[in-house]
Amino acid sequence: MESAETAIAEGSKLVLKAARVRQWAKEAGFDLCGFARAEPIPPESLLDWLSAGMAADMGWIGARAAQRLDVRLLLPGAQTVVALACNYYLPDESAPDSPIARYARGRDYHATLKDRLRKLRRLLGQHHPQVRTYGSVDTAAVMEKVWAARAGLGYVGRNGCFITEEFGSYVLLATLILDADVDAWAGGAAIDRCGTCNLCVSSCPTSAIVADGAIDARRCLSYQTIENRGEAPEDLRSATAGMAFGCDICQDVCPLNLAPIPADRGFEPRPIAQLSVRELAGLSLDRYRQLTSGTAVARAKYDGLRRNAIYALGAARDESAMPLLKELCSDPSELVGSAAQWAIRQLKA
Ligand code: B12
Ligand code: SF4
Ligand code: SF4
Repeated sequence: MESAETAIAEGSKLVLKAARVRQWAKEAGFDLCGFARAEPIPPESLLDWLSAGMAADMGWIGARAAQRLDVRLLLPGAQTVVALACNYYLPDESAPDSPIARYARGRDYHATLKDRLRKLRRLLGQHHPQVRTYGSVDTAAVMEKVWAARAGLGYVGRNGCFITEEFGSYVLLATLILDADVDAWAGGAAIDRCGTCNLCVSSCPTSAIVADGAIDARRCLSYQTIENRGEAPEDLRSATAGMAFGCDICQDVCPLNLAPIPADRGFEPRPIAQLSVRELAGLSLDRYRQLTSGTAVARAKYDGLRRNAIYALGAARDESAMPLLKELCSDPSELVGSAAQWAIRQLKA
């Protein structure tokens, strides 16, 4: 039921009250919510990155560059982008020494944020059924960090991650595009607090941060352990000790992440996050399926996750892993077998 408490009518135009939409977003489970006008994004940052080859083999990014740069191609008549963020940080004790990156330790965040988006849409639809929306969580052709910046939730840090005042960079992003206006817009990105700090750049083990906020995916261990389906370049494998899925180094060293706030239970680690690198390398297919179902880790697939864990054993020169590595040399997966041979060479070196 449309109500004057939630919108103002300007002639035939509907203008939603930003405060009410923010309240619905909180009710739906989002920690942060901001508003930006749905104007085209200046193309340089995306197109320069693509033409420099920094997307590696993620051809799907360039394939929908036009939509990424103009949300009106996703939702005709789009007026507003509601930028949303969920804190996902949980203390280290919840998954001690986990080789899985923080964002992927619990239930798949795509599902969690999509559930929350669905609830927000329902609340909005109850009051304003005529408003059309388009929701995104990660996989849609939407530049989520740019919208979060435009909507005033924070800024893109030197480490390429979106940093908020409240939760640092341990936030996951979503957007809801609307074909209606709101009555209050953010003035743009928050003030850049990186200053002269360079810790992320100097701590990145593979020099993947090539300019302020720009990540060369080809060198980024997050790309190598999640997106790359083949073998990783040898010089990068050696940097993966203790890492089996994703990389958090440039966030864990960041001084703006020093006072994290624990997230809600939707992000609690699942049993997959309790396994060591060695246990992950030796997983059976059945156990893999059981442990990764419904988590973001499933994106690496069975052989990819084992490949990563084997590289990590080689990188750590873990002598006690030799019997397992010898066994894995004859694995039916060529990717796994060749990773095991490489790891054995590291142990013998
Ligand atoms: C491709 C991708 C990757 C790639 C490339 C990383 C990258 N930084 O681009 C890889 C596989 C390496 C990756 C890794 C990770 N990712 Co990722 N990834 C994406 C994805 C799908 C697209 C990002 C993209 O468009 N990149 C292209 C570049 C050119 O654009 P950009 O990243 O926005 O950066 C430029 C602009 O922001 C511009 N800019 C900066 N400020 C402003 C302000 C304005 C107003 C404008 C116009 C422009 C602008 O400058 C930047 C540099 O040119 C997004 C989801 C999405 N749909 O947006 C998730 C996303 C960025 N990833 C996410 C996560 C969690 C990660 C990891 C932390 C996972 C992990 N632990 O391993 C790492 C972090 C690595 C890092 N240091 O960035 C989160 C980030 C949350 C956050 N707080 O930042 C996102 C938003 C997914 C989500 N829905 O939450 N990722
Ligand atoms: S995620 Fe890891 S490899 Fe990628 S830029 Fe950050 S520290 Fe470097
Ligand atoms: S480590 Fe320093 S330079 Fe890097 S993102 Fe954090 S504050 Fe910015």
